[in-house]
Amino acid sequence: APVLVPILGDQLSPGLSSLADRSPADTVVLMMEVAEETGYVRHHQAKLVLVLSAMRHFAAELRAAGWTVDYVALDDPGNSGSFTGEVARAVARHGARGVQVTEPGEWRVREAIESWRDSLGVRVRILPDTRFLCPLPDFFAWAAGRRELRMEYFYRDMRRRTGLLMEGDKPVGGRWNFDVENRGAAPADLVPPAPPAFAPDAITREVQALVAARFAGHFGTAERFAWPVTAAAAERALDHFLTERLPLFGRYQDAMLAGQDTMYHALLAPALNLGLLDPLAVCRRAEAEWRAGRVPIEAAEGFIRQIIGWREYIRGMYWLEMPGLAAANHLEATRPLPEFWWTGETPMRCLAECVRTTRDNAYAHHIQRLMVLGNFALLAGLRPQEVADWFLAVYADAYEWVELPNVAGMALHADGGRLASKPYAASGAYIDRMSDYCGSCHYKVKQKTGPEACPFNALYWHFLARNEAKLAGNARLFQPYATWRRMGPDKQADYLASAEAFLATLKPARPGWARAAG
Ligand code: FAD
Ligand code: DLZ
Ligand code: SF4
Repeated sequence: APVLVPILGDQLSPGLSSLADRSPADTVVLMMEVAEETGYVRHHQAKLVLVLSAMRHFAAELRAAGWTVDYVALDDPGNSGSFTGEVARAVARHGARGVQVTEPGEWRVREAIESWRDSLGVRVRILPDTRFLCPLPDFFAWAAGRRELRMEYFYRDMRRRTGLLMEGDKPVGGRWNFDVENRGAAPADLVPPAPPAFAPDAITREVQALVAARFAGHFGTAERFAWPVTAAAAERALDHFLTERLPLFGRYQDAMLAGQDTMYHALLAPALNLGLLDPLAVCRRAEAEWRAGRVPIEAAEGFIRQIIGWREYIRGMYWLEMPGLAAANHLEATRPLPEFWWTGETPMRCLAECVRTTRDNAYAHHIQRLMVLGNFALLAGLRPQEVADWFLAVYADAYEWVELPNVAGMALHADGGRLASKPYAASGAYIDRMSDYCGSCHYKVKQKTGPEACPFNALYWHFLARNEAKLAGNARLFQPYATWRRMGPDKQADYLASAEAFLATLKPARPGWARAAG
């Protein structure tokens, strides 16, 4: 009797731990397109195309490598609609003597898999996901001994562990972090190189038709689709990034220009998160570019830090903080998500632009997510769970393990500062400095209050004022609170009234955009 190896939609790696000790002779690989996964949020149509097409391509590659793959398609008759239902059916169908699975990325799925131990009647083995560089027990041990869990210290450990950009036990260039060289504004006439577009093949076109027919009401479109869906294509995307965009990655990492949707970012998170690219191999390639003298140290270091630092740290924090993180709301924010987050219809140019690129590309780069969308959600006091549902639905790279700590922890301070030492709150001046959005905005960024003023300006003070009891003790907010107190009651009242007037104009999104109603 064979062993059944279920491979989930974001486990598309030939080196997956669940396959490592198996041989094709007595293994059946099970891949499942199920309504529970396509429907736990109303995913952007391009994200659905990406995941389902990448799954179908990966199944074909496994078969070509000699594996028996039982593939359950979304519209197969008898499809029960859930991982649990499909694994039970497959155990019976193949008379499997056991199930072996690599741990999933999400809490929700972990719970389901744990339940198989009781429900399936065969042995269930759950293996660690070795595609991550920091095993979870190591992360928990790192976290256990500390009062503050700061990414920077975790990152240094990861440099030592991987040997990336190290000379013996010292960081190359004598410093761990070259961020001060990074993060400049971009000249308005800068035209970053266009990323490669991957034309849909027959498999992708079939999935596009399926998604357009079955998920027509979801955000975005299935038609415009250019993401890599195989390891080989993802490798070409990586090559292109390393030669064309990595050299200026650091310098323009925080810059935003209207109409330039990708800037110098890697666009690799969708492929990394599906398993089409190996994070360590990607970092070794970036390091090699620096060693060959083709990119500056601040670019290579900055990029590698995002992957072995932020990405691994975020994943560790997810498993450390769940399940509480999903309900966390330290600042007691309760405002519903505004409708313009879905329609893009707002006179705020920065937000309209970020929603537009999100809808067009199922992508926005980090600073758009953090300092425009996230910052607005923080200042306006949007309910974290509604914001998290939105972020989980709209991005091609969104899985809860990476989305939730970024939204609830980094952007919204809903975790009370476990992940970031201070809220990333900023007024219009920050967005004006880092982008070209404000010049053509309906609002005036330099105006502080009143109907024509940039709403971020008054919202910033409204945020600080209404959260004073919780935030005033934060050493890193000492200056802003000192300024607020010096302002005097009239000016304070002006700011608060301006913010209130703006907030009263926000129309809540109708229910059912991010999650099926009911
Ligand atoms: P680049 O900017 O080129 O960075 C290179 C790589 O570093 C990325 O591909 C990614 O793998 C990694 N990385 C960088 N920052 C982070 C981070 N904060 N957390 C984890 N990995 C990081 N990333 C996701 O993969 N999925 C999400 O659902 C997601 N949601 C986010 C929500 C918010 C509110 C914020 C502030 C950030 C979120 N991020 C998420 C992190 C980051 O914005 C994206 O990884 C990045 O924009 C993806 O684009 P890129 O591949 O061009 O990344
Ligand atoms: C995101 C996603 C979607 C949309 N559909 C499927 C699917 O039909 N079958 C599948 O195996 N995986 C899918 N996924 C990815 C899973 O949601 C992901 O593997 C789990 O959430 C664990 O992270
Ligand atoms: Fe955004 Fe304010 Fe600038 Fe308009 S003026 S683009 S609302 S930051």
